[in-house]
Amino acid sequence: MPKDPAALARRTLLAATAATTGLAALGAAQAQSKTVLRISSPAVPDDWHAKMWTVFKEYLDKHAPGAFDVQINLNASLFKQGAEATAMARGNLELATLSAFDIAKLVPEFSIFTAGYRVRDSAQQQKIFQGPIGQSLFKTVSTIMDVTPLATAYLGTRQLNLRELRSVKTPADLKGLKLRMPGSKEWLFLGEALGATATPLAFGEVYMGLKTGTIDGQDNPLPSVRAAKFYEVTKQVVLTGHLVDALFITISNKCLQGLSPALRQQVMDAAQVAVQFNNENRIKEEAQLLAFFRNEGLQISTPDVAAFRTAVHKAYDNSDYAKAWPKELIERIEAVR
Ligand code: KDO
Repeated sequence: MPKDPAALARRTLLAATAATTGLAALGAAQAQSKTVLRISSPAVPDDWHAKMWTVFKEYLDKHAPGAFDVQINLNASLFKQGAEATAMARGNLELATLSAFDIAKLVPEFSIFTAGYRVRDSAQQQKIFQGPIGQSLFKTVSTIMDVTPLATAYLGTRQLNLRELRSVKTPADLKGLKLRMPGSKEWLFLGEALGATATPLAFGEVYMGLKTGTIDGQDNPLPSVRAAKFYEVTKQVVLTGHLVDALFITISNKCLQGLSPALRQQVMDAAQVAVQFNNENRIKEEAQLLAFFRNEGLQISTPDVAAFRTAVHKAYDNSDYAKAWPKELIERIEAVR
């Protein structure tokens, strides 16, 4: 034992450093042995499909402790909206929520689910994707895109949300209205089919666009209008109900195939539990939100939905999209009750 206090201090410091380094090495080894699951979503933290990722993470932490390092990146902070599928196929991202619009770019028949007034409600949507139609479509997605959809989240029924009051009965009443849509031709087609002038903008820029007037309106399900606070910068909701929208929890095949069968099952179960959380809360909230918006001073108006349906069906039926829809698939989808 050195008598010199300085030598003693040096020794103590060396021992402490060694211990810290050892701990750090142990931590790094543990972190290394965990499978990192990077998630990217444009959702705002207060929306149900953002919160569902915490449910996903908690499920895995509980049922597969120490196996995964789940990293949730919201507000498009990791990848910009629409870039997730490519990032996953390239191995730069493990999980995301893809829309039918993201998938339709590479799997043409998936554009059935981007078309307005095709799916009736959330119950039909869930049955379609949980049954044989979904299974077969998801297999095609996996083969073509190298990513696998695991579960279907109900994003909600899309409605119009306008900056200024406007009498909207039919698509003709939207003529010249700059309607923000997400930035892809599949989305813009839907906006034009509704009769508006579709204007592409990322979700994260919509609030400012509405506030400053670079756009006249946007379309989203009511829970997202609430969570992203669009009601603060708009005056009207028009209940067109033009798209029963879905988001698919999707995993890169590279990640999925790298998991043991047991861990793969845990991830699939976690995805199911997460969408269940989203779907229950979103459906419940969707039914209550009109009262909330009225209270916030918004006018809620009901258009001639049949006129919108007819116009939107006509636009799609006359488009190249419909050419990729197998007749038998459309009939099977319509028969799902
Ligand atoms: C939107 O940009 O309007 C949209 O609703 C499109 C969806 O596919 C999805 O990307 C969603 O935004 C985001 O998750 C934000 O809620």
